[in-house]
Amino acid sequence: QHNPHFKRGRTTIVHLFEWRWSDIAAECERFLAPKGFGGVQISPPNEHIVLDQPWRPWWQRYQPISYDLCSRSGSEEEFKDMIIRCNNVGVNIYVDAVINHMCGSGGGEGNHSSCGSWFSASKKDFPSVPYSAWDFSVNKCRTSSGDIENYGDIFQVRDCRLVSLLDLDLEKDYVRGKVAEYMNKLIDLGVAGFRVDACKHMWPGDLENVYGRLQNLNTTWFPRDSKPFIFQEVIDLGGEAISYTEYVHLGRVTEFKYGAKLGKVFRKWDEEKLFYTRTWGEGWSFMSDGNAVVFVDNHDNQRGHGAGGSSIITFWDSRLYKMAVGYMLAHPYGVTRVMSSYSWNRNFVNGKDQNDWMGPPSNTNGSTKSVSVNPDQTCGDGWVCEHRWRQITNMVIFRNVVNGQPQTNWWDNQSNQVAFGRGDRGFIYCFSTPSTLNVTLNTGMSGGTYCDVISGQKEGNNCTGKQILVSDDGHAHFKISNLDEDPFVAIHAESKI
Ligand code: AAO
Repeated sequence: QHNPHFKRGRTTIVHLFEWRWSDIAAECERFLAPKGFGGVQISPPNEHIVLDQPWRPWWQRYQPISYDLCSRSGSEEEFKDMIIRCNNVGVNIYVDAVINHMCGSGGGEGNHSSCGSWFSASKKDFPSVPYSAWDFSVNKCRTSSGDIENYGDIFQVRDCRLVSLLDLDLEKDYVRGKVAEYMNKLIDLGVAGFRVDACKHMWPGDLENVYGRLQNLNTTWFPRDSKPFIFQEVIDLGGEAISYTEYVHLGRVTEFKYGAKLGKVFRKWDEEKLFYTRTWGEGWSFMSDGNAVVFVDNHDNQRGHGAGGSSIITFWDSRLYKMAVGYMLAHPYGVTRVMSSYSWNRNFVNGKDQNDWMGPPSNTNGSTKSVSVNPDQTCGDGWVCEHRWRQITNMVIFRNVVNGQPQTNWWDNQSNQVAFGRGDRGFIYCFSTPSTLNVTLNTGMSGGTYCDVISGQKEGNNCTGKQILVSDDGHAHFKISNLDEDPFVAIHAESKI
């Protein structure tokens, strides 16, 4: 189902990667709701393996041990409390659902799991679900290793193990039932939908069956007969045997071309120029608007996992990142997702980060640190909180203000400067050329003085940033210097002073 069920005209999801439930609950109340965020993608809430080698990697959460709700992010009680508190302020929760597999085949045997459940990877025994050996698709896989060896073979990709993760047989009624039971429990608790992990590795028909078993959303917070929002992780940069088109009828799909291409544009690689984005969206052979979830980076490709490669822009390149995220949020295409990361000790050897496994900021006992908030509203203790960067937060608000308006008044200089409006509700001007520029443009907005929400924002009747004077015929003069903190400007109907 393609509708995110955002409340109160909100439009954007933030991925609070590896945050604790208690921190997310507080963030919904103190920041996300007042700033107009539509929802939060959370890390997988179910029981996962706990690994020593490497020490507590972030990716242990993509190795389920059971569907019990205790994880590195907190207990079931904390999880329930988060859902209630976020829903009460109109912020939806989307669960990262890992249903393709259980832990890695080399995961061992014992109680090294987040709720302490016993399991055996070698015997494929997970009594807390329970799953046992015949619930896995071992006999279907035709590769000698049992792992996916060739992405060109659609049978391998669906029936063999993704990086040795024990592959569930979703053709079985019992397995479908257990997965649906887990998802329905979450729906009962009040979640609004799911980011479904590794969909390329599941047959569309199996997913259709599982989704068909899902209940409607909890009517305490959602209208009657609302189906859960589904967005499916399918990596399709083109050129593989499996295409995103096999999944779009089931729900939205992650559009990985978006961040890969936008990265090239803002980095000016492959002779890309910003003005080529005049046809951004379907014109760049992305999936249709109504099917796409878009993002500049995600938790995988910000650290070299997954796909997109080196063109992906992340918080490490903060100036470029704010421009790329700003552009995404201004542009009408897709349901937008903003990344919120933690920082780690990167260590590149021959182009590969040796520390790409590092988990979230943690205490000496291994528990995840709480997110601390500095007086200037940024975060501390290693939490990056891109979603709290003024430029990004204010563009999330921009997207809400212009929601439903078409893209209008496009302008470019045939190179790396562009500007466009969203009807009479908002206007953005950005450039990535090493020069200063002065232009007068038609904004399509009503006359008056507006506060630029990138260099500052409207506070009461004051503007802490640049002021933009729009004449009665809608024209305004823009001047940005490459020495400015950010080479873009954005105004919207609610930033008028
Ligand atoms: C860990 C260890 C493994 C170990 C395993 C089991 O790292 O060495 O074998 O445990 O013990 C995450 C981590 C994994 C981790 C796993 C489990 O990323 O490192 O394994 O948790 O702890 C594929 C999938 C896609 C997946 C992505 C990472 O299709 O679904 O790999 N993403 C999700 C999650 C992710 C998670 C899992 C799935 C598993 O977001 O966090 O893994 O639950 C091609 C294919 C893609 C494929 C990539 C990477 O992409 O198209 O489908 O993604 O390769 O293998 C160009 C191409 C592009 C290509 C790309 C990379 O860009 O155009 O198509 O190159 O080659």
